[in-house]
Amino acid sequence: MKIDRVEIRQIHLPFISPFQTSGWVENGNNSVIVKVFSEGIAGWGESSVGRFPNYIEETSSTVLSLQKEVLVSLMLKKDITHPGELSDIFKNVRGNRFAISGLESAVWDLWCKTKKQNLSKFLGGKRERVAVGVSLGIPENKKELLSLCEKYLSKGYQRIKIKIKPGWDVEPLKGIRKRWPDIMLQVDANGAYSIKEIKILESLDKYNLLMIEQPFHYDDLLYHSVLQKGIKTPVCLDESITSPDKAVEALIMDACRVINIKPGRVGGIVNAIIIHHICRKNKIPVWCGGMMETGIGRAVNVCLASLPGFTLPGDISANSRYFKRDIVENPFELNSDGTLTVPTESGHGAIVDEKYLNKITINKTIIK
Ligand code: OSB
Ligand code: MG
Repeated sequence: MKIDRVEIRQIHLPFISPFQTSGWVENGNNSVIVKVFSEGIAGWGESSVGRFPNYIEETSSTVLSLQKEVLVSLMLKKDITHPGELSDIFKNVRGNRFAISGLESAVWDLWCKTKKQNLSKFLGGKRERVAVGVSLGIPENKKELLSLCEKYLSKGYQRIKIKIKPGWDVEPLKGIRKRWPDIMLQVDANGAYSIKEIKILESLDKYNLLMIEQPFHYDDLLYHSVLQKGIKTPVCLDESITSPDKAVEALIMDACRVINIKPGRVGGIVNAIIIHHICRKNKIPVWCGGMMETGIGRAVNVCLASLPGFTLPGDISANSRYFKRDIVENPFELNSDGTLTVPTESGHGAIVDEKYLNKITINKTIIK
């Protein structure tokens, strides 16, 4: 297969409500969406980064410029017999994993379509439905948080994750546990705590949490391992796991007992699967994280989460939890058992509504 044309665009798709984390607020999805062509067939991918480097270093503009100036010319017109070969094509590119991942997933989509194969099936997915939860940003107050929990639990989401930061941790958890002592509940700090605040994190052990996600700095393993050794609750790493090697290091150091896998953060689907395999072999549960993706990235996530090691509910909510109207014609809906149905179409399954996509496009470049 030869890629003969690539379309790259930046979009802005507003969220239904702003998403507040420990460190920033996001008003919409600012992804870079790519469409790759080979002999008239097209594949779609998404690099779901923000406009500001608040989650990791990459932003929509770094993704855009790297894809345009470097990555596309490396892969254009090359004979690609399998998407796994992209890791060799991009072997001299340091970092920029979200930029690589958007292109890689588009090539996977295209390649599966040319083979009339479904992505989940091809990757070894074993589930028809994947368990999902919801990730709640930091609200104005506790009352609002409880009503959000109520809303999403009544829709059937299997677990709640709340964003925490110093000063917004113990109180909201007390409030939730008083009302719902037994729900699956976890927290995510996006690196908001310093090692001096380890006592607060240790005190969260009594709230029967599924996990504490990324309490320390986005690049840290050492402090996470200090924390993990002193508490029962599993520490989960998100930002710190940027590659299969990082996952191995984290497991050796006992820096976490759960891993959040996002294909973008680790440079694509192949690395995501390698990390899944490493964790499965070591009996470390994984789950699929989210970046508030459009229907394109979401379809990839659902396919990935159908692999057997994804034993915990993902941050993959129905498209309607984020957007009034998504850029796909087949948004995921929440099943009554708190799952999303894994696509069975060729490729990752997202059917792009190009008319609406064009409406929310900020700029577009075609490279051939
Ligand atoms: O840390 O998991 C995170 C959203 C954007 C960036 C980072 C994170 C998140 C979320 C929401 O927690 C996940 C989702 O619902 O897509
Ligand atoms: Mg996280």
